[in-house]
Amino acid sequence: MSIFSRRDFLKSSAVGAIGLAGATVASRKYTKTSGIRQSISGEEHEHGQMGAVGEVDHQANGFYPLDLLTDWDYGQVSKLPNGQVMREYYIVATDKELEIVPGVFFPAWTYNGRVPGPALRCVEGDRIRVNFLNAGTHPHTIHFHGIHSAKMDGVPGVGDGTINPGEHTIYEFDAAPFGCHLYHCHAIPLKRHIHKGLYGAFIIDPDPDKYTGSRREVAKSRNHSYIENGMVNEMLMIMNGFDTNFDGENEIYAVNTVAFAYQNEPIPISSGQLQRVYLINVTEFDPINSFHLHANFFDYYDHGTTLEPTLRTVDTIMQCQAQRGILEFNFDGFEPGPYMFHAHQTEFAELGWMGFFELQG
Ligand SMILES: [Cu+2]
Repeated sequence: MSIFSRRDFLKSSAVGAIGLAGATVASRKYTKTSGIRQSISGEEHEHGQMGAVGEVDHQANGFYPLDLLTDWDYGQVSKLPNGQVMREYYIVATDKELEIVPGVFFPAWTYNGRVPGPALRCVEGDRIRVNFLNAGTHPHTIHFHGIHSAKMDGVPGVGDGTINPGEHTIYEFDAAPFGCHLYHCHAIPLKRHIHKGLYGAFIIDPDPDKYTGSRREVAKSRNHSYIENGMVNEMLMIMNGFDTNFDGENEIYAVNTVAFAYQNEPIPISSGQLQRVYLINVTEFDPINSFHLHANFFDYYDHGTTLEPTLRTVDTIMQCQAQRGILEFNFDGFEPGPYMFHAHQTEFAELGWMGFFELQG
């Protein structure tokens, strides 16, 4: 039995069709949807257009890439007798096939039928209760990045350990520290369980009452219950990859699962508004991933656990697996138009991790 290499895959897949589509067109103009400025004459170059032919059926997937940027899950909110805010979440693991690039279907394992799973959002000090039911066909867990007891850690052999199909458990802890975190399955083999799609964002907003001066103002801007936060354009981007032929290498890369999603539908942004990206890397099989912004620079808060940037004025940030952080930038005074962002591992970009911000006039 021959195993397809990544190059064979490219030749035979929808992504491979890009090159073919490019070669059949003698000249090509710049368009918003195609995204790339192309050298014009097909006589000298027959370079393909970046992107994929066709459209993903987002409705069948059950989620729309533009919606995934902002669909925070604040949980069912109540107050405990001691005044502490309680947020209760319900997460069900299920098997589900997802279309990750037109015509390419991936047999995913999901939290709540989507990849990434629900974007859990809370405030530092909140009580978090996650009701987890495994309705999938393999044992799973939820392991949260954050501070909690060993028995709430969601790893095999500790606490309730691995949750078998049909079983359920509850993970409960106080949210800390504030930052841009994640959760993922920790069943063995770990890389397969994560790579199949069992991961999501876990965002803990800072509590402004704990800080003073300028740090308090920053905390307000980061806390979803404050009006200052409503003035910021916040976006969640989870960098992921898909090994579609199970050879231990990714064939498709994306932010938020669907390859080229934000190239096909650029993200509308406005000048005069702070742009904030919660960026998380869950890519398996490649040691690092990265985010590169064109024509502009950003400040970066590694892990989101500080109120001052940990890096200033950079246009590229790399993250190892499970590393994450917050990017902030604005396009004040820029000409309207499409501004590109992508992994600066250019191979990843060409295999799907490519997008545009559309700066409105
Ligand atoms: Cu699992």
